Amino acid sequence: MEKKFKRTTVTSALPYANGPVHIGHLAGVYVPADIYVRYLRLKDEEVLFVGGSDEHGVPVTQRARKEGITPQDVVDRYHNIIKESFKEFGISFDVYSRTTSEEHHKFASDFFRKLYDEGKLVEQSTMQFYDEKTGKFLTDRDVVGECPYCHKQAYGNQCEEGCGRALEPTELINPRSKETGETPVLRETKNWYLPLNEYQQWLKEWILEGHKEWRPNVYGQCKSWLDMDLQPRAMTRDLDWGIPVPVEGANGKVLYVWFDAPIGYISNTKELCDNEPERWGSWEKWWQDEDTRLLHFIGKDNIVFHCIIFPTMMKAHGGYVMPDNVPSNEFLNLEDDKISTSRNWAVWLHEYLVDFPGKQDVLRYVLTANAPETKDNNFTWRDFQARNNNELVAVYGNFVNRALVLTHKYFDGKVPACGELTDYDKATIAEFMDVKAEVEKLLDTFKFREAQKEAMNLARIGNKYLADTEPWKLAKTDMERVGTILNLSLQLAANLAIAFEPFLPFSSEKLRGMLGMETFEWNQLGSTDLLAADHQLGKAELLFEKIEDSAIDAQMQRLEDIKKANEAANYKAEPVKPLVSFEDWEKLDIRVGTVLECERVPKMKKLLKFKIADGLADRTIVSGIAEHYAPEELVGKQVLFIANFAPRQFKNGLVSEGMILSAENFDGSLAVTSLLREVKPGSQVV
Ligand code: B3M
Ligand code: ZN
Repeated sequence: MEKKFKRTTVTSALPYANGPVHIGHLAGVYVPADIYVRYLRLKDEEVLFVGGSDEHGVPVTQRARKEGITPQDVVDRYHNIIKESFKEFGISFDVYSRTTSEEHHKFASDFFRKLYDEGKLVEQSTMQFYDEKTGKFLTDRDVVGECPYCHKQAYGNQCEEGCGRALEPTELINPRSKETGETPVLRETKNWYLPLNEYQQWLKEWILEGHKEWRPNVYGQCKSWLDMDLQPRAMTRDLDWGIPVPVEGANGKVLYVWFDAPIGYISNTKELCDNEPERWGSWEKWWQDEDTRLLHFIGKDNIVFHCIIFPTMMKAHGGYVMPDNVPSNEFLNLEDDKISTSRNWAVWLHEYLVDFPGKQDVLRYVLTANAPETKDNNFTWRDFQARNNNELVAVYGNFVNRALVLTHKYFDGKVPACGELTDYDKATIAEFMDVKAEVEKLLDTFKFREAQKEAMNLARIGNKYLADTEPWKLAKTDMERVGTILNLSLQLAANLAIAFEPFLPFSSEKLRGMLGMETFEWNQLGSTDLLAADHQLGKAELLFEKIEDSAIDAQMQRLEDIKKANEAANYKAEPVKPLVSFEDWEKLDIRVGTVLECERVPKMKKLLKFKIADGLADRTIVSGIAEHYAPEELVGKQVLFIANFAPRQFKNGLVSEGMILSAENFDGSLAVTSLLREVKPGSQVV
């Protein structure tokens, strides 16, 4: 039997404050969490939505090092940018705090200390790489060297560029400190470990027996972990950025970022409850009461931390409720390529807002429509445009607009009375009454994609209803019937405002304004008397607007430029060919020629035909550079060419009496060689 809970605590992964957030974050975690929370609020359920920035960990220190600033500078900057982006996209956190707060440091520290005092942690000494130049221990990713398997450059934890194997830093051939290039030495270090092995049996029962309803991707990952022998995992690290380990003799050590970050959910809750106790009550109510249902919204790379490590921490501590579900998404790709911060392959939220102001809901809609719920999914700008133009504008916006405009036209914007219903009206009502149960069933099981699709069906029903009943044709003859049709259409529009509130909150608010709706609750969904007869509507405005090709082309161009920049950054010159002797070199007769004429060759799209002044008799040279230069660009220019190249005949009979020298760029584009100073045509290159 499913347990009835009194309240729900919803957490969404705390993003690392080492960079801004992008569409992958939004699609994977924040939009689904927000939809769910808004849905519960609309149902008048007791719910708390916790967010915040994860400000410790190696990624932050790496960024700081790269930019020559302090880790605190890094997190101050990105915490604010991230927080602002979430606010702009309507992610309706009840609290959004940060893990560098004093409150959090104290909470996480106390949590650790309790485990330590009760002997729940095991102390273990290991040998770890140490950089004598900086006097610091090196994390796995701070060590680089040669992969022992494929001999490519690899990090201490993984051979990323080569064979992909997971590695130990001590396996690397010729290990070096990434920061200083020094050869590190091995030193003994003591850390505290969470003995996951002691909790394995409990985890198996709790998850594998007790939570078969979890999404297959989540359950599957847990199962593969739990089918292996779990090992104790270090909860402290030799680092100087983080929460100091609250134990004597632990100088230079901090709590492992994955120990402190999830505790951030709890300390952020405490911060909120301490600030507004009348509104929220005690933090314990949200974390320790058996009647509280805990949900973690996360991305797939966070599953083990939320399903195995954090629950074990809470279990070891005692008193906490376990997550009831962990709806985790797979990844979203961008234009068929993995989203990557380091390659700048992303759509950044703060940039989207500049390019598409006021269109937050469009992105929310598209990301939910393509949500990577069961498998990795792909975001493309063409799909974004199509969904906006063909669904939001043509279906939802169009229906609402017609209902409102017709009411303004025929009834001065007052809701007309509903007269007698035809069978067709009744069938339409029956159809849209079903939507409520359907959307609920889908939302209750975290199927946001399908749920949104179902909500959109309301608008499809509305459009079909107007198209079939054609009230504009009846206006001359039967105003009562027109009134009934519009009454029903407006009720349907009001239903849309409710159904879409979790998904598209900005548009819902706008629509409620146009309809003059004061109250809206989930329970009213399916009702046909949301708007009373004679109720005055507001002004009809467009809910969505068409996105033109030019806006999409600009985004595609931006991605194209990024791709080019990445290729250029990764370019490695070809290895040098075998040596040639001076005599061999002398055999080539390279000369300067002045381009007298240049033209395209009919039917040969790669070829340009040149007439070159070479100081003797002019000659004809054919060169495959038509895709890289327009003929007129080259006329009058001096180029280098091989003058004693054996003549070559092309398919169409043209003969080339030499070869013009070009350089091939990293991307395959060609650049014709020229001189820095003008010389007489025919001069030799020596
Ligand atoms: N900051 C990892 C991530 O952004 C991490 C999540 C913490 S949740 C407690 O993928
Ligand atoms: Zn390798």
